[in-house]
Amino acid sequence: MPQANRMNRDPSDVMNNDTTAVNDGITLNNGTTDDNATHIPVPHGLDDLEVREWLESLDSVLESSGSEVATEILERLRAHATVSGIDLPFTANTPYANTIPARLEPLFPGNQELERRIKSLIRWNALAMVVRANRVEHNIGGHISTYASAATLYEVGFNHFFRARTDEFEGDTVYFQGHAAPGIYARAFLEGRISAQKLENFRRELKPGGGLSSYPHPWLMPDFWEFPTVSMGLSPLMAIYQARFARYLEDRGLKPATDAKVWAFLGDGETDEPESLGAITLASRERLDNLIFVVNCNLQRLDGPVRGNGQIIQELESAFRGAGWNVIKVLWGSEWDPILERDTEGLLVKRMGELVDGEYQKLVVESGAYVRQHFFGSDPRLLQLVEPLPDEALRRLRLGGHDPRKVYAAYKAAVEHKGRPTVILARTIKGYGLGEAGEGKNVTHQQKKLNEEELQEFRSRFGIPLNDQDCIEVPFYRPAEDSVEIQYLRARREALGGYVPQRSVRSQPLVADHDELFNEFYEGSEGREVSTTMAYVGMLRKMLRDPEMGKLIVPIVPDEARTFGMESLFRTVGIYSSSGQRYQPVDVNTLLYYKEAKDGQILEEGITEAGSMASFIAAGTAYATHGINTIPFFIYYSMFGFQRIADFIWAAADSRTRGFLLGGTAGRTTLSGEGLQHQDGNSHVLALPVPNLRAYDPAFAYEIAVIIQDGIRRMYKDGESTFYYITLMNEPYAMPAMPGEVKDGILRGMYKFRASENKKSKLRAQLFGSGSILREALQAQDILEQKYGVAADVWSVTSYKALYTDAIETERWNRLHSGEPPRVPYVTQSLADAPGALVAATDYLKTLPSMVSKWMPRRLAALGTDGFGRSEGRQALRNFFEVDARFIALAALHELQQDGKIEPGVVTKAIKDLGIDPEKPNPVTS
Ligand SMILES: Cc1ncc(C[n+]2csc(CCOP(=O)(O)OP(=O)(O)O)c2C)c(N)n1
Ligand SMILES: [Mg+2]
Repeated sequence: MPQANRMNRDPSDVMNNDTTAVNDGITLNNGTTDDNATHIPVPHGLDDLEVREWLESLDSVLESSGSEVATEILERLRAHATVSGIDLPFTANTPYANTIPARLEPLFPGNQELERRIKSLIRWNALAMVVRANRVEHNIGGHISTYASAATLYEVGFNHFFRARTDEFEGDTVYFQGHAAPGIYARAFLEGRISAQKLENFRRELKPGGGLSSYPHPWLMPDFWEFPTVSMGLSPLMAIYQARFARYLEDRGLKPATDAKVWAFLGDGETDEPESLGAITLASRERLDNLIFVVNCNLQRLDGPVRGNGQIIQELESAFRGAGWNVIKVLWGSEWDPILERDTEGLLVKRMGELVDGEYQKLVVESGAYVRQHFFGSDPRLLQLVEPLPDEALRRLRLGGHDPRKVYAAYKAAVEHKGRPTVILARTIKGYGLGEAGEGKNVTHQQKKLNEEELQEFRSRFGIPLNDQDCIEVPFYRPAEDSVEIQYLRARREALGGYVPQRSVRSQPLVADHDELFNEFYEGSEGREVSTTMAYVGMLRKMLRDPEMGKLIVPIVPDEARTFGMESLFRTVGIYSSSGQRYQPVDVNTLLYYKEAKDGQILEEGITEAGSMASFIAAGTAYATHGINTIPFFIYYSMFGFQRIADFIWAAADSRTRGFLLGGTAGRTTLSGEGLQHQDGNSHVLALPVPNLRAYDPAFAYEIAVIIQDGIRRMYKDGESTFYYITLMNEPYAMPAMPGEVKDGILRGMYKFRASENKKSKLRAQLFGSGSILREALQAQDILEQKYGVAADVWSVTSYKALYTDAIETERWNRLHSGEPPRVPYVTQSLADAPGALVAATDYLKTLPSMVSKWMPRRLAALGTDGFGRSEGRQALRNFFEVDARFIALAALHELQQDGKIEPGVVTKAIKDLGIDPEKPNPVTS
């Protein structure tokens, strides 16, 4: 121990300086760089000897009593310092060093040399794939440098950790960094799973025989990729909820508990996306030790350094540690170990913490002499440490993320860690091995072409058995089937259960038709006023009780269950909580108390539509991931769906997610009072681009029943890769009984709901309504008939998207089969005998009905809610947006006038009689 009198003499000096060293003196807790921190003057009176004594005494405690005792002493010292009035700066950082010291590294279990050769071949083929593709098709793109930096991170995983999905074991789940796809393909090529032809057609998927998608896309390669990852930031968040969903399935008894892991590989630049770190506290709160993040810290993103003036690794460490994660830094390769061992004073670690990332990047591209002068040259004692090493050796001091032994140690520690998720921060070089062609350079992300010399250099660097001439052709190279490399690679995968990634549907389809569940809703509410939301909740309640599918239902809600009248489900099926309910709920004495339970069924996600969507994706793809047909019903405030998390919905579509999205409180004028932010007139338009999404805007309970029943059949019996968006409203009204055989029309997008009884009138109109606006059309029908003698039929348009999809498909078929009798779009067929004016009113943008008007027999007047919402009641809103019964009637009269069927004076009078202000503000622009 240091002498007591020294400590008494000036403890604050010692502690301050010591803490600064541990903090590495550069990254503050908020991740910013303090310029002064790098130059903290040595406090007066502190000499090196004193520091050395403290360090030595810690070493001796470590040696004699182990790290737990050493930690305890440091904790007490810190507490003592605090009560002694020393203001210790907060930091969640550890020094800029490997978390696992060399002496605690496990033995590397593989054949390192063989693994290196395999990895080199994969590097070559990944590069060849991109270079060849761009030779054939200029600017087809692709990325070399991301995989070049991540190769070791993946290969250690493939050879030692990633377990495949088998009949006996569910397997690990891996999210691959999107831009590293060439490396994953190149490995599959060596494994014999992807042909050279396919490799040749990387990024040219439309070539005969098919190609390979640019990035991971299950939609395009459904037997290979499981998860889309290339929209940055989505995969870390999806991985967290994936890991949590695995626990949910276990806690509910839907699958056995296993030690399967979820691995997510991400870029350091990617962590700037708010979604990347947005849910990390959920992972620690839920103690997801089945989750491992690997951040490829090559310190670069697309344009340049991630944190040129700071340290991204320290910043991430502090964020993850602060959030309660187990953080493992893999910064330095084995070559550094003997140097670090010689550094008894901690000068080297201190120096390592001093450089900003921009400086580190420069060291990568510079010579050994430069490294000596600019890195070690800051202190003669550091220079002394590396004196025996020639310049070339200094250049070859590898980073941790390129050293399989270090990476293996980190992965092993991660899979064995209990109680917390782990993040591995691995330092690498972007474009590793590309040399002059881009290693560590700012342009490396975009590098797709190498000249002859660069190719030869890369070939030599990684020992690819190709001569100078062959090499410049950049051929794919696969050693013979019986070569040691292929044998080894196959054996490793066999030991880990098979190949990864691999996607297959492994669930059993549902068997029953479930008519009995839905029949009740065909009857109507017998005059009782209910909203479509209430009707839906009633359906959900019944489905939850169904013997076959009840347990498979996953209700998901982001803190809106009460809004949607779902609170009765709290009690009946419980809210999922991995720790059960450790408190007595405040409302325990009420019937509908807030019941949390370990086997609770509802995923009450709190206020995170993104997180809820990630749960939706996990549950909706469990048929492939886990072989379990879970059926997610995710209900949310409709404005916060497509508008807010459309990219997750796109990822769900790509992932072949099945399930039901329910946009609650939908419709710009149907949601009263909430105003501009909440009133949704957009979502049905934003749902249009998602190809495999069926979007419905139903008005009545029986329509919802028909749609959900059909959805369950399609997705869970017939295995269709489709999913649903259904808008629900909170406007109460009597639900009518289903008027005859209209199921087919409901599903295809429209059906006649109420025909006019007036068969004699020459003035005719067809009114199209959807959702609660359908009731306005029904009122308009009465106005037209009673006041103006116009006989109008009313149609419920349940899905403009379905009408549109059918029409463009039919039109296309006709164009391609011009010699054959033309087919007729469903909307045209439906309106074959529908005379008179055509008027559509929707609670969404006018473009929705307008987009199908060209397949209607005549001109269409479209009313909709373009513009910003207002805080008001429904009636005033429908007047403001001009979608109420009066405006529908007016539109019909105006159409008839245009057709010369009625006099203009009738319309002018109607405007007055209906109380419409012709000079009212335009809702679109006001
Ligand atoms: C949401 C989103 N924004 C932008 C991009 C375009 N993009 C692709 S790669 C890249 C840089 C990636 O940097 P990093 O995450 O550090 O990965 P690295 O390639 O360095 O491993 C960018 C900006 C994207 N794919 N997704
Ligand atoms: Mg990067």
